[in-house]
Amino acid sequence: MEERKVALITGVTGQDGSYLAEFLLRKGYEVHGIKRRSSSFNTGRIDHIYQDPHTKDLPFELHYGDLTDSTNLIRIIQDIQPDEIYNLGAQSHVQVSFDAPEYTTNTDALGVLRLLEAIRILGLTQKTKFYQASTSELYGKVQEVPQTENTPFYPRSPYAVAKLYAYWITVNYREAYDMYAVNGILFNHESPVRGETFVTRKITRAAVRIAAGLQEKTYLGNLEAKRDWGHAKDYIEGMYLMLQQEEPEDFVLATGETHTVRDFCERAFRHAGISLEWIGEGIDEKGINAETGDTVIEIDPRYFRPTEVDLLIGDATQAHEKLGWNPKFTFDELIEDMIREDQQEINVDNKTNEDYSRIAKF
Ligand code: NDP
Ligand code: GDR
Repeated sequence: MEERKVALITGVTGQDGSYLAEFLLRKGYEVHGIKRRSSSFNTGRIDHIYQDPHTKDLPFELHYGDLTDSTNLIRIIQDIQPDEIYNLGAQSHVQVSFDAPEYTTNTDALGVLRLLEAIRILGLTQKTKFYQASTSELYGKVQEVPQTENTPFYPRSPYAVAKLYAYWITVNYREAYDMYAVNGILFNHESPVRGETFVTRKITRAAVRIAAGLQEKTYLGNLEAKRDWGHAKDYIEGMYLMLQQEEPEDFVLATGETHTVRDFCERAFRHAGISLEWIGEGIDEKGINAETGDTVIEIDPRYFRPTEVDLLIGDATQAHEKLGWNPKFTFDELIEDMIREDQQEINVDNKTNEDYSRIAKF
């Protein structure tokens, strides 16, 4: 019988980590995840696959750890001797990175170095394949559209600058130590388990809550930013494929379509049963419920970023041709999926009915 492959996922409690853990378990992997110590529960996205450690049915295990702690990373990797490491852990919020730049750099840049060094120190360079969660934020200020693996980078936030270091240190370890280490340059991908402070989930949650009479309005920042939004379920499959090739190579994953935040709002509210009209201009602009005349979207300048990324649109031709990767969800199917789950959430669990969008800073 073939031996189970062993995978280690950092960021397993996040959006992508939780989908990837499910996916690899379905593929027959033994999956290990690193979770941070937290004063409140942070395993909501993986509780359905996490088993009581005393009844070991699923080959899924969690280890306490942190990307800022080398000793801990070395020990975990030494214990489990992974065939594949997916480094998805990060302080992943662009706007938060302006408030916490040093922590973001420590986790998102040095954290990657710590993992790569752990692999090297433990003599695993020829055994352990390494996936780095790189990002379309690397492109930042528009140099070229659509963006490919060869488009120059111009990062526009502490987050993106940290990810630039992470990108290059991954390339450097591949070249210096002949490691199988790759960057997936992923454009925005969303899902029903997307963090509530990213713009898509903030909008879908607000749309269903406003439609249900649980919330009056929501506050947003820049409506003109354009993003290439896909579904996380499609993207985690691409991560896996990147580690199954003959030779290590970096790939862009994107849908090739771009939409404004405004367009996302219109479609999300429509799926939730509200037609939007816009009145006013600039920060006085408002999104109005066309039927009732109620203001459901207001602009709040606190959500504007010191430096913004205006336009992202990716060209994933390399991934189509070499990995056979193609996204299955359309833009509207993504929004429908998010709206449907948010509707269920308000029906099922009234505890989630606090108005986060008003109290959360981002
Ligand atoms: P999430 O924010 O949902 O998840 C981030 C994960 O990282 C969480 O599990 C979080 O733990 C963990 N984490 C944060 N800080 C640390 C730390 N210091 N040590 C260990 N773990 C830590 O992000 P996504 O799932 O959306 O993204 C996954 C990765 O892909 C990230 O690296 C992100 O930067 C990158 N990326 C994401 C894209 C997207 O559109 N989603 C696009 C391109 C790249 P906790 O749950 O405790 O907070
Ligand atoms: P992004 O995602 O910065 O692209 O990073 P986010 O959803 O935070 O912002 C997308 C765009 O929407 C604009 N925006 C708002 N954003 C937030 N969060 N809240 C608002 O109220 C709001 N109003 C308008 C933003 O200005 C921005 O232009 C995501 C993260 O997952 C990163 O980790 C990942 O690397 C990139 O996607 C690719």
